[in-house]
Amino acid sequence: VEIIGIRSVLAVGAGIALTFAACGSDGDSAAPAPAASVAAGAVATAPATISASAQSSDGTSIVVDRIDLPAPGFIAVHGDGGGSPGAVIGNSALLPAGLSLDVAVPLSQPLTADGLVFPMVHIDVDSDGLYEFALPDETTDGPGQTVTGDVAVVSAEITLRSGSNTESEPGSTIEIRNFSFTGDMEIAVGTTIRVTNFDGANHTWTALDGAFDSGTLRQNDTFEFTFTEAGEFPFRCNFHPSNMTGTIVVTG
Ligand SMILES: [Cu+2]
Repeated sequence: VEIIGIRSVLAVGAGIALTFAACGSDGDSAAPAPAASVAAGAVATAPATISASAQSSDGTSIVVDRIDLPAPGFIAVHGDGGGSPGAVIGNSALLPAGLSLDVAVPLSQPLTADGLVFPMVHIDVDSDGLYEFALPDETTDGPGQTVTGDVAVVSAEITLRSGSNTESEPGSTIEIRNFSFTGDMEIAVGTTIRVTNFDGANHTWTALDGAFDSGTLRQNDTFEFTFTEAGEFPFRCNFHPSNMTGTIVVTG
């Protein structure tokens, strides 16, 4: 674990250097190619493209609109290191070669304020299916490059959705997946429940007695409600009331 931590730090430094080299090459045709190209063996690290739009988020994930890979790889999301890629704050699952659209990338370090993130192409150079950072003289994984040899990285402006508070005390969570809630639960008065819709379809989390109502939850939307009274709270999805139901029992 310690070794991985050190490697991550070194790789972040390398990422920044590569970005600077790429920028410098704009006005200097003699600039050396990014160092990452030495990591390219049988597995191509170019040409790769990636794009991500300005978007709203609850802070726990972002969406990359489009990524086109020359070989299987990942999206590494870097935080804002003063206008350039900083530390890695999350990565996608392994993506296939070719085009992937609307890829949700979970953030292991959730965002707590509006700001920039830097999704970067990360090629699985050693083809082991694992997301890894490498020392400069090793071949494991490495950044993807564009057709012109620049590191394939973009910036995206993230706006935290109002109501999201990633610093709140962890309470209980309900996930909506495949047109169902993750189940009934029993909680104590004062517990905050956070509901997240992971489906592409819209849903709601609505108490039959009107105690709470999320309104329409689009994909990756969240809604929080704090239970301040004991009781039994049957709920449903207003769009799918016949098969999306549940009950929360709140004990004093
Ligand atoms: Cu529904």
